[in-house]
Amino acid sequence: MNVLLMAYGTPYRRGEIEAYYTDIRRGRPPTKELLEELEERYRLIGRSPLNEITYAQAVRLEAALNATLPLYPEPLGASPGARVRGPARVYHGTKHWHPFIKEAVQAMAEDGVERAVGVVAAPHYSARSIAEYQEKVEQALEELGRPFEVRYVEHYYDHPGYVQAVAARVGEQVWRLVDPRRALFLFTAHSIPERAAQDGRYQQQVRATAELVARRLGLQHWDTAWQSAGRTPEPWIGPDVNERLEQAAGQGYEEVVVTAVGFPSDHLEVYYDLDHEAQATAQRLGLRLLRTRSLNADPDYVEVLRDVVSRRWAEFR
Ligand code: FEC
Repeated sequence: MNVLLMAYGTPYRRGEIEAYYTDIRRGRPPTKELLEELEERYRLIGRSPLNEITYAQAVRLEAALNATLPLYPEPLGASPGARVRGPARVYHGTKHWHPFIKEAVQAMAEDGVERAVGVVAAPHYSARSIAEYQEKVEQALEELGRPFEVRYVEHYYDHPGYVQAVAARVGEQVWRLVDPRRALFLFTAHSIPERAAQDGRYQQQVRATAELVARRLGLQHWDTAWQSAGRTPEPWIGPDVNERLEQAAGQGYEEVVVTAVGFPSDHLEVYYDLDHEAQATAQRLGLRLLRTRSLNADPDYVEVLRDVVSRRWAEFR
């Protein structure tokens, strides 16, 4: 079994931010102002742990797959060395930094991979996320003369294990609330430009995750909101989480639990947009804001990845 686990990617060092931002902007370098603003966001959070978390997810997913494969495809021969690798191989590639998706596809081709499952560390499908990851894989395969076939996991927003993993972490915040029945639970995901969201699929999927979690926990007041809209002039889907906090204060809420249901991992958009910016908004409004911890490379999230990948792999037969 071969898997390509994909995530957004982040610069390893400060000096890489400009090239990373240029890649996000499809080769157009950012203006000095935009670059300085992004550098300031990274400075405020220290650094984004996204690459390390993605690496840990890949390593643990490979271990989980090898530990649970029902049957080895063929008897294992004598191991050529002390290092153990099972028949399941997980490669990882990121959208905007090293190892780029293209580099991962190249490594897979060099290893003689014939078939693989592609999965993204993002549970909801959108034209600006999952679709773009798939395009990058297909483009890399095309450039190499189609050395292998990839089938994709398109979403897992309603996977019972995903819903349970998120609900368990929201539950931890419920214990910290003075009055859970009067608190507002906000479920956020990355905003995308309106013109990429016209079919409503992305919004419906995010809403569905929120509803499933809310139902499981019996939450009385909950809603969805959008975060991290890009610095571009076009309209992005809303309401933005900060606007929704303003509204919540006006509605008389005193406590809000924010859960970034669109992001399994911690990174800039969690540490800056929620822990810094939204927290500042909440404090200004006199709201108590609690942020649900992320899934990262925890066993329950790795188990969701293992399950969705195994099911997709089974469809090759
Ligand atoms: O920790 C880190 O350093 C990386 C955090 C990070 C994640 C992430 C996830 C998503 N994005 C999505 C859409 C867009 C669109 C644009 C865009 C721009 C940026 C910029 C930074 C950035 N994104 Fe991102 N995103 C992260 C970081 N993103 C930095 C550039 C500065 C800015 O605009 O804020 C607009 C550019 C364009 O037109 O392409 C659109 C979506 C996700 C969630 C799914 C996923 O993880 O892939 C959707 C993490």
